[in-house]
Amino acid sequence: MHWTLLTLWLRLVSYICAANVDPAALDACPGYNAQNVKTEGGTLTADLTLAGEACNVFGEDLVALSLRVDYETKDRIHLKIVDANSSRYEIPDSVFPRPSSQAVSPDSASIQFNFTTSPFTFSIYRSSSQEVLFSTASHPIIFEPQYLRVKTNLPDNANIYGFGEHTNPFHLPTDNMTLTLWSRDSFGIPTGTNLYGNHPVYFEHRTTGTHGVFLLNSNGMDVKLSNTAGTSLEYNVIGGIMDFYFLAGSESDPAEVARQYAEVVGLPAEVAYWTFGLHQCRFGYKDFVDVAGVVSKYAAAGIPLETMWTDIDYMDRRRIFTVDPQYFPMNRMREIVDFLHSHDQRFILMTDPAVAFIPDDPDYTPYHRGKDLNIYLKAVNGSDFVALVWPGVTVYPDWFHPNVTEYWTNEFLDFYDPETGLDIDGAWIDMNEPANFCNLPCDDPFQQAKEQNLPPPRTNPAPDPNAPIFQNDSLSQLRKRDDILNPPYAINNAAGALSSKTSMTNTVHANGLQEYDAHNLYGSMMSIATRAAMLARRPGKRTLVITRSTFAGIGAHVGKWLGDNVSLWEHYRFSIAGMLNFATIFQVPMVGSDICGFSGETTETLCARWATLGAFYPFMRNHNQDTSPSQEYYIWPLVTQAAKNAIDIRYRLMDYFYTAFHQAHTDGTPVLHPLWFKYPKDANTFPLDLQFFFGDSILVSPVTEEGSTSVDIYLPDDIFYNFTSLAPIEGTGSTVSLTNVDFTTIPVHIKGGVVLPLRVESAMTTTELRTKDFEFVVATGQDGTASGSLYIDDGESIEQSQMTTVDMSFKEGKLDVKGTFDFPTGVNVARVRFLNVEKAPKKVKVNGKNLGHSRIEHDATNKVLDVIVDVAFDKDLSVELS
Ligand code: MIG
Repeated sequence: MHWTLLTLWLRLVSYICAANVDPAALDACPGYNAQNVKTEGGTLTADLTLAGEACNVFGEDLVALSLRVDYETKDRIHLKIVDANSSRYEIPDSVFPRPSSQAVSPDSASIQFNFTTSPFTFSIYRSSSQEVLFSTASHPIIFEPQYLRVKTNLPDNANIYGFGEHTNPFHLPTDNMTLTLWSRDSFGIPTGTNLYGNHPVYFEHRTTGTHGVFLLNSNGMDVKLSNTAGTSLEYNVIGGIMDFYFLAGSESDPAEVARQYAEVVGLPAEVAYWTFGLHQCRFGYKDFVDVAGVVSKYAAAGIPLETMWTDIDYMDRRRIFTVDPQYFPMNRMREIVDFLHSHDQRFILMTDPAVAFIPDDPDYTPYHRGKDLNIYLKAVNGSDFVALVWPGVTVYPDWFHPNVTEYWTNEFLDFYDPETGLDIDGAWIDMNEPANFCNLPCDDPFQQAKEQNLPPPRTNPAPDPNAPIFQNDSLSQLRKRDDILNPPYAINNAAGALSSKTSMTNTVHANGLQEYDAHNLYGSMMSIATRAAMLARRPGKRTLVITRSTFAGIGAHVGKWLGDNVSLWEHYRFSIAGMLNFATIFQVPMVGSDICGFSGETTETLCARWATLGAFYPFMRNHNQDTSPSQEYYIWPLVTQAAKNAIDIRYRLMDYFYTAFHQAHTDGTPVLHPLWFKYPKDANTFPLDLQFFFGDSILVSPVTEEGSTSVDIYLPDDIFYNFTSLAPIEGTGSTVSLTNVDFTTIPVHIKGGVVLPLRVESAMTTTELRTKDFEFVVATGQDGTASGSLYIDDGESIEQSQMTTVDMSFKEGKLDVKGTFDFPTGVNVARVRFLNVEKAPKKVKVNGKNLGHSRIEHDATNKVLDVIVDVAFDKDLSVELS
């Protein structure tokens, strides 16, 4: 048979297999028997042997496995099942450093491992309540060369969150869901399909507690949730090993499981203060004049623009590390960067991974230097693997090559040299799934480059060169794979075959790993290399790298944007679930969606609403597609006003959010919280994903329907305060209708029980913002007390020598602000605002001294008591009401 026909035939057979395997057939597999079980302290080992006649569903069942279970911490059990006779692919430690084990005794652990020997099944249960959290009972483990199955029973309609990256409700439907993990360039982020990143982790919430399960595996997989014959969760994985971390979480505080997950994947990298400012981007800025014009227009509209971005348009024929000499000449681009920097503003550019394959052009040194260092990913025949991306035929850097960090860092140092190149403040990396435009079988990428017109020609005339601007990751492959291109179990990859629109799965990395195993790591590895390059440019300073493709643990290095959404109300709504997944579960807190929508045409009202919602994304960036009409905030008066209003709130809350981010970096507490994180016993909150907490205490409840100026929001049994009027509103565990929410506003509430640190007013840049005075808003909770914290440092150094760390607490009429004031803020505490105060007090003492009446103001309608203190913010402060 001709080989292509053979491949087609095999593929067809594999699809039929994957689609038609009856779950009953899998459950009829023999499973394994456990023998030679040994326990020593917190470690259990056993031999697993095939318990009957092999079922050979997608290959031959392995006959001998090894099990090892470790109680690593009091809250974490690590369970590993591997081939007893031969080594298989595992994610290299260099890409995913394993957490260290404290080897605790099972007696002291909050979760326990239990098992049966014949057949071998295991469960994880909570020590205190004996509640079963995970159980493979009646679902035999299947371990074949290219198919691994583990299936657990779940409570009926379990509350499951996680498993990305997908466009799905935050609270995952358990009915017939398949969640596929395989990095994919997924234009339009279609619902239910595998997208750019891979996070094989879920949290399960019950009113009795929240726990988490992480499968450390980078191979392609389908995770299936089903309500047939009881609710269940099933992993179907096409390689690697079974490597589970079970996290106890907590019976009362859902954030605890997030912190435990951070102990496994790493704490998120701290970002600079400025990165929380407004970012403006689009694909399709025509030339340097266009880019400069956007900066000017933002200034003219009075909208604070912190960072200007430029997409691939700047490149010469879309080759990385070049500028187009006519459209984006270096001298004029440097002028733009200088202008931005002299105005306390910033600049970010896109860098794609693929390097243009142009051996005949000696001038394109980035290709030749990579070739000399031999860092390109290899095809199965040992030559450099060629793909098709923006510049035409390309090669991919191999992030496992020992020289690749040197290569990438040097290219960054050279092209982004502050003296001679483009002095960027952050990096944007894309197409790192990696994306490939070449259609399979991709026999002739050169021909396809012509057919696809790559690189695309410019369509606008070149600008006058003097045009005025600014006026206005070693393992060798020990095992032969049967079918790396079309494995017998076909995951539900929305792109079709595994290699479709990406690097071939048979390409080989420098350390011998095949892309079949490491595919899902490509974006993460590029992220790590890019961060290293950026840190080399500005040693000691935090940087911002925003990536599209991710793997578990990447938050320790970079941030992430949610990719190519569409200007649809549906995507505006889904952005909240997407963001909560990354910020709350995956430990990638610097996340945002393209505000106003990437592709398609936004509308004035959608963009206005999105500008306000976007002000509560950790990463706030307006971004647009080349073929879509402009959507900078200044285009419409309504959007201008909406953006100003919401950014005003965000900027005043900047130090509050910066403090939350610092906390995340310190212990993994999420920067955003779904409602159930704060009200874990209130089952009404479990499905909610259109409202969320920005930090611990700011409840954001956007209008969610097109054309509407009203929204029904859920308020749990608690006290809330309208952020604007500061009037209290009693939550009763029911829905409240908000009406007349005009298009320039967004409902924001303060959750009672907090002392918020706010800047008294906003500013045009974050640099200027840091010169504004503070005020404290004392928003008491149901018990009449409130507390908060504030962390201030220089905003950009990785190591800080001077830090101001303050705790605020209010009880029995007295606010105490106490801490260390080592970082000189240079500003005052202008006033303190006490909320829910019925009557003005007779006396107010500041630092023990009575305050004159002229400095006290009471608003009986909104029940706000303002106390003008005006003292330097460099020592403890007390304000007492009597
Ligand atoms: O093939 O660089 O998701 O944000 O504007 C598309 C052009 C390539 C995809 C990114 C998008 C970016 C666009 N890129």
